[in-house]
Amino acid sequence: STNYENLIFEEKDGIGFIKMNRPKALNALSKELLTELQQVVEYVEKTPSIKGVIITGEGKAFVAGADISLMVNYNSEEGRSYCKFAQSIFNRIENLEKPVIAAVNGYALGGGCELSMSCDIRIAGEKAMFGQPEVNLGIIPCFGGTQRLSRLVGTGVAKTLIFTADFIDAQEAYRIGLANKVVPQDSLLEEAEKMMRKIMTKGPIAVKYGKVAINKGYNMSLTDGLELETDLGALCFATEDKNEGMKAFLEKREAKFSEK
Ligand code: CO8
Repeated sequence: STNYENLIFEEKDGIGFIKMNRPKALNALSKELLTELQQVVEYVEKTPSIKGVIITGEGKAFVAGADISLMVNYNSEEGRSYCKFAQSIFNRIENLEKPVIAAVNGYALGGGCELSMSCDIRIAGEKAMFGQPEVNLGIIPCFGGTQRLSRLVGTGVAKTLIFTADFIDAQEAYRIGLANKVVPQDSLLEEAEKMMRKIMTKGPIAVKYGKVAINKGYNMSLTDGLELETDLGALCFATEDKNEGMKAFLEKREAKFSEK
């Protein structure tokens, strides 16, 4: 376990747990916190023993957003560079070649909602609250929110949330497809870990290519996306894991994947 000032990172049996840990400011994304998040994401990228990542928050927030006490003094150029910095980290999370689950324990507002949307799957505890309240501050979501929220839930729902700045609870987030599962607050991390461990029993190369196909394909035409899917599917057929997975099925036993 490595301790930073503003987050806690722990590696446990192949899972990297990132806990945002600036609870007095509801884990708002200070420069320091973002810098540490960037460092931990870099570490996760280059550490083969980490097979999946779970991101959560300490206290009553997942992340309550960008740091308003910082932004209040920003001019346009400073706003731009803050935005670019956060976006670059969130892009790296989205493109990590390992599954990433957001275990949303509380407020996921503004940049916090945006961070959760850069993860592959959002599991919400019953106390989770989501929202994009930027227009309250005279700005728009700039850490990917206008783009990722509308891709996840459609433009009408995204505009409703972004224009009204309303917070929604875990059930409503689930109903609109922003949260993928709602679980009792007390078992949030357990449930996130359970899902990740299940994913980790599957063919790891297949999970990785599934992620690439979905992520890249989303920004392509159907024709190009299907071509990408075919190429990645063919790559799976060239792996030992494909032979093992199919043989194991026919032999009625569990597959032992080697990531080859
Ligand atoms: N930034 C800085 N400090 C914060 C933030 C934040 N986003 N959220 C909470 N805090 C601080 C509070 O100021 C307070 O500090 P203190 O104890 O020193 O007074 C402490 O955290 C606790 O917060 P509250 O007392 O407000 O706690 P409550 O339980 O009463 O309320 C809420 C909780 C409802 C979550 C409330 O704190 C709130 O509304 N927070 C702000 C939420 C928000 O507006 N987030 C969006 C920010 S904008 C964004 O994320 C994307 C912007 C992209 C910018 C890109 C630049 C171009």
